[in-house]
Amino acid sequence: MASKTLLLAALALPVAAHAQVNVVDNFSDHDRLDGSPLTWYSLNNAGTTTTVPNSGINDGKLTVTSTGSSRTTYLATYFTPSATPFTLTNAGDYIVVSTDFAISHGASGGTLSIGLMNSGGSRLSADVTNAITSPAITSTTYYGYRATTPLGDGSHSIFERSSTTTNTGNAFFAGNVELSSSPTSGIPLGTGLNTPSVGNLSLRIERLVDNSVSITTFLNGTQLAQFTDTVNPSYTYDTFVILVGNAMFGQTDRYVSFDNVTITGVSVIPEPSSAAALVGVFALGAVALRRRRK
Ligand SMILES: [Ca+2]
Ligand SMILES: [Ca+2]
Repeated sequence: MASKTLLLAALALPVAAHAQVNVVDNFSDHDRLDGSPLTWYSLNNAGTTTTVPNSGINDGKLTVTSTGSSRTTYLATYFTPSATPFTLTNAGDYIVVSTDFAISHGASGGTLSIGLMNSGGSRLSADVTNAITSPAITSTTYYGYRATTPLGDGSHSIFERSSTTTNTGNAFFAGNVELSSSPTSGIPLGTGLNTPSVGNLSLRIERLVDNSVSITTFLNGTQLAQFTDTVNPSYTYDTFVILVGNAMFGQTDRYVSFDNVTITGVSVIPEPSSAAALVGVFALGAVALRRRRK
């Protein structure tokens, strides 16, 4: 009984959780390119415009507007210095991103995706138009995961882009591989097609004890999809990417906007004193166990 009590006491010892990345961008300065607190680059295939309006319904929000149907726009930001990306070093380390969104009118086939990637030091330094044909992102960089959520009552999927996937194409999510198809269905993104939708999307990646990573996405706090990647998992991140997907815009003069972006990277490292205490307690427990077995 004594050893059990000691073991429980050891498990309750404080563990230092150290946030290495902690960024919130609410676009209140109406500027996406000033580096305060983040710079947001736009990649599109023409027909969309990315701004932070200072009036109207999207006042102070990162906003993509469309002049036609079937437009695609990526929004990308780098949240650590290029030389020091955030790495999931130990089991329990995690990174989570979230964004509020508002969609004026979705169209059939429209999707919204959020992803975490490692630029590998190859970063954009300006907006890119016609990203589908420009060599904006090389095939050998930008590894990570994305979660894709369709408008309406579709399936939610997690994709991977890694050194072992094909990586054809030159946009952030081009050539990536689907890890998980419709693990959760029946949870519509917002209220469905052709009606305004608002909510919060988030993506969480955690390193597990067996060195796999767990990727989970949530809508308004409800889990949409989860996948555990055991093969060549990605641990390092410096890039947050949002994709306003094909056919999001059914007609002209529509918008998708984002606000209150949060990026949090946490390393869980036992305090040296706690680690020493744990070793001592487990040693005591082992002694007690051996005695009991005699
Ligand atoms: Ca700003
Ligand atoms: Ca993998």
